[in-house]
Amino acid sequence: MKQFEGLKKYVDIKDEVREALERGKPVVALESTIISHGMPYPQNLETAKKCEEILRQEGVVPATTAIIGGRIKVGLTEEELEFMATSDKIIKASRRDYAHIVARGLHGATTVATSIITAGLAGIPILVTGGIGGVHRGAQETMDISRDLQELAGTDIAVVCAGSKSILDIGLTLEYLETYGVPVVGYTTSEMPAFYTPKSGHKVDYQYDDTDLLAQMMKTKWDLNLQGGVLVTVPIPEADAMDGEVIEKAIQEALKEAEAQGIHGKETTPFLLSKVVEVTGGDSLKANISLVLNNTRVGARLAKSYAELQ
Ligand code: PSU
Ligand code: MN
Repeated sequence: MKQFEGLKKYVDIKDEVREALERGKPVVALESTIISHGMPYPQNLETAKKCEEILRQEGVVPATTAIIGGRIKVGLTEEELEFMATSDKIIKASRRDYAHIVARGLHGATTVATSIITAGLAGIPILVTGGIGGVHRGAQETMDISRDLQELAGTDIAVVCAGSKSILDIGLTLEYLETYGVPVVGYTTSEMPAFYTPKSGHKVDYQYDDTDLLAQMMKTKWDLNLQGGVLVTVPIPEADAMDGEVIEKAIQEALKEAEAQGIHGKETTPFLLSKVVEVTGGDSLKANISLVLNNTRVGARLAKSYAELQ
């Protein structure tokens, strides 16, 4: 909160979020690229609202992050959520876009990378998302590595996600995280989940089945000044998981289409996601919503466990 005092010029922290932070009550940050560029309307708005509802039911204050009219927002009103879900004037904001969007008074949806930055400004220790960005397939040539990884490596935060989408190279993503010292935890699993499916064939570093123990590990890491984040991966609920072969075929098709259309840079992830939804006839969207809500439940429990340690 101290750091925030100097940032008032740029940051609007919602009253309920500020109050909770001041009192040491649990707060969970939520990203907004998933709303503006990750899902179609109206499912994007419905899901965003449900995530906030789940947190509130657990006694946790939601703090969805975004940039609106150049103001950095920590916690959105219903109208602001709706704006993020419907406006076509919203820029997908990674770290390199952040200052420009703020300085020019523009609108930005925060990716995991900039949600981490924004949560960090307010001192929120937990961020919930669907899937984190990572090392893309073919990154050996394209050098397409999501900023999410560097931001996670440099900020004291736990990011709860359903693993990496299999549009990424999960093995290389894990190698990258190891180099940057980010522990990858499997919540109730020893295997890294692959977003649409609960398994990827890659082991996580450590399995935790208990959010109290996990919160202790986080606290220990930060007490020891081992700066940087913890990646908490949660498998998609079995009932909504997709067939591994079906999703792999859809991804292959999406990757081919992306190449044919010359899609690159920041457009890649949104393009692949919407293409996969198209190819799977909407099944992947259903899976996406299910895993986001599930991650939110785990994030809520983790936030409560962590708040108890303070
Ligand atoms: N995965 C999803 N939905 C999303 C994203 C990832 O299933 O909306 C978004 C997240 O905001 C993530 C970003 O931080 O994509 C990564 O984009 P890039 O690969 O361009 O870094
Ligand atoms: Mn990229």
